[in-house]
Amino acid sequence: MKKIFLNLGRQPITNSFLNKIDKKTTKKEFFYNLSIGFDKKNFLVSIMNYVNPKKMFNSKYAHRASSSKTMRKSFQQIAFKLKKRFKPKKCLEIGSNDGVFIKNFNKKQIIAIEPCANLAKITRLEGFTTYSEFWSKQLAKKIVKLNCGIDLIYSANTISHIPNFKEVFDAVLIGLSKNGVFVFEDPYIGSVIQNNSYDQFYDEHAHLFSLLSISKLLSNTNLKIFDAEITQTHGGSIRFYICRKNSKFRETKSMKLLRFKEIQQGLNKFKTYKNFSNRVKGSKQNLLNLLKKLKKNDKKIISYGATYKSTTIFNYCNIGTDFIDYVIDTTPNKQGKFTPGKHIPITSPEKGLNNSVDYAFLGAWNFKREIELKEKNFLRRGGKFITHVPSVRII
Ligand code: DWN
Repeated sequence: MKKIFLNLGRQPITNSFLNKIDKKTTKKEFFYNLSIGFDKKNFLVSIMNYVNPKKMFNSKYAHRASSSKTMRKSFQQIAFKLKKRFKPKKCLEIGSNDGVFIKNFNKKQIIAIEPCANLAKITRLEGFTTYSEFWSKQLAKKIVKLNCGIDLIYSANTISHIPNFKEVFDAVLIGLSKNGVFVFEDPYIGSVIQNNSYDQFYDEHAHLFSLLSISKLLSNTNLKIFDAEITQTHGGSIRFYICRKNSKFRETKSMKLLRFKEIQQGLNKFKTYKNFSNRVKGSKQNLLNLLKKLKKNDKKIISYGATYKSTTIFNYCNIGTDFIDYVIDTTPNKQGKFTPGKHIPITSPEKGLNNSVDYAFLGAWNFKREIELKEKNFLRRGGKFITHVPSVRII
């Protein structure tokens, strides 16, 4: 039974960047109430009312996983690590986006699953076998018929987007070879609690995982976790290594340690999430107070990175063009559009990060290091970044 611990109010679809702002488009804009609950039975943290996937994952999906050097390098490293550790012959990625992970494999060796047609077209044109469908038992059966068992199934920032775990794990069981491994990674609830990064909650993130919750969810399946690790990507992610219960892999020491740390952090206790919720309310107030103070001193503030995460912040804190003049983003298909819900214009860094800017809110705070290295001139001439993680402050 899920118990609500946080209400982030009326929120739009984070992938719905608007081409123009007029009565017609804003009237059609879809909103829902974003509240988050904790299930004390399986320790799972989930959004309470999941939006129809077809409203979110469509042929205009805006996010490009290869949009940062950090992620391109991260996917190259994990591809190398998985090939070295498991020596898979046949691989498959669930949620291949623009191919940033699969491009590290031989085209004949890997199959891409990507429901967003505009993204599936990219990898298909590059010669990868790409199924533009949602991962399901039916699709797994179709693939196994053509390829026998899959030795490595990988997925990044996708499983947390799928409300129906049973379908995902049953399909993995159909797809995996005898000693095949399923490796998936998603934003880590332990890092969200630690960093107060409440912006990791939005329509696409149906759930945020812990080792404790995924262990509970797998307990009544024929799968088991044999390893788990925390990575720094996306502000803190958890990577699970899963295999068939009768497979050769044994639980690692680091996984046992992580389980102990999660209990220490109280990820199995409702009060941990209630305390987090109180910090989120404080974070909202502190951010608004800071922006009001800067605007009172006639400072120009923009936002850096038209992230899905920052849509949660701007709609929860009611931050629009009264505070943020515009957002800059390197993704061409976001430029010239407006952010969901608060309709802040988006432009390119070349146009937007000019000498008139005093402060830039880090919408893409998860790439802080990459951005600071890239924007040395902005910092040198006195420009400053604002962040809300782990606390609201001018960097
Ligand atoms: O789970 C998801 C994550 C992986 O990606 C998806 N559900 C949706 C999306 O969420 P996000 O938009 O919060 O992800 P990112 O990767 O934090 O988005 C970064 C944005 O910032 C991109 O639009 C690119 C942009 N960017 C930029 O303008 N300049 C990024 C960097 C590093 C830069 O220097």
